Amino acid sequence: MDNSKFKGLFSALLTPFDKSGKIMFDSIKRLVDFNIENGIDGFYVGGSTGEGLLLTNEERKQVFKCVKEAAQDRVTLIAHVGTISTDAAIDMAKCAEELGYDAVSAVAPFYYGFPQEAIIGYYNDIASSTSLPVIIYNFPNSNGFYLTKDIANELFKNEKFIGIKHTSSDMFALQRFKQLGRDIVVYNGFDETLLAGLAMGADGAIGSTYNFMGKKFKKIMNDFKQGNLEEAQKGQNEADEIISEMIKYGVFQSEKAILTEMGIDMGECRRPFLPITDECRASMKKIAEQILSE
Ligand code: MN9
Repeated sequence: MDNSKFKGLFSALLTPFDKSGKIMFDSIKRLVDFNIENGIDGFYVGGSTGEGLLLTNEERKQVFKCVKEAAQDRVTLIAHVGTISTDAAIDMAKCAEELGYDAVSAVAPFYYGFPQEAIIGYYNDIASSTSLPVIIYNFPNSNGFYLTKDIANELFKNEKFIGIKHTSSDMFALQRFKQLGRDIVVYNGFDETLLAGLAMGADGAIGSTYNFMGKKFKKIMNDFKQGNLEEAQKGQNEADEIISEMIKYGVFQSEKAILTEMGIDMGECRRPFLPITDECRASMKKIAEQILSE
């Protein structure tokens, strides 16, 4: 299979909510256009950044539909269908396939501490329910499941699995995944270490800050590819100054404040996330002004 359309920089798309917690579909469409104008290669929809686990399954499907309508066939679309229930994940995967998505992805099922065999079963069940390729979402700090090279080896015997979104700072693991064989697409998951991920062989990245720093990160990737390491480090340092400031106030709240300041109303995060504070807005206003002036 030709995996080239899955390589590159993907925005983990934010989901905007109004004050009463309703999804703001118009803002999603504007955010999709804005990202595409900035050179983003695709979207990862309904994942952690999209507060996918705070959406009902019906809402997640509505967001999939809205993004497809806005993006059409301009970029690659990956639907995050992961949740605790295999049946719910399959239902969302079927929806993504009907809508014309390019792939599905899923975080491992959580909460019950499922044994390894159950998790392998969950992924195989999702893969056999759809004709779409599947990308495993490895996010050990969040859901307690660590994709080891052995489990990955087992799963990747099935050609339907084409990639891993590796949201971990473990660059050794990222490099081991890349050596599994076939042309497995490995995505760097933490934007603040994109350059490290690229150096260890990542084919691309999926991240939340690309929603508003797409241009900057595209340049980092291009500088890296051209062997211009010093310039790539400079770009990563600039991005990390911004990410450090965002971490003080909450990453998603900060991103919504920045994009709202940049002209796309992103509203709030959904409960139980805390509302965006005035301090956060004041600090993110400066960052938005800086980005707009670049
Ligand atoms: O999807 C994002 N992961 C999470 C990727 O939010 C859990 C990252 O893009 C981070 O938000 C980002 C800031 O820490 O690296």
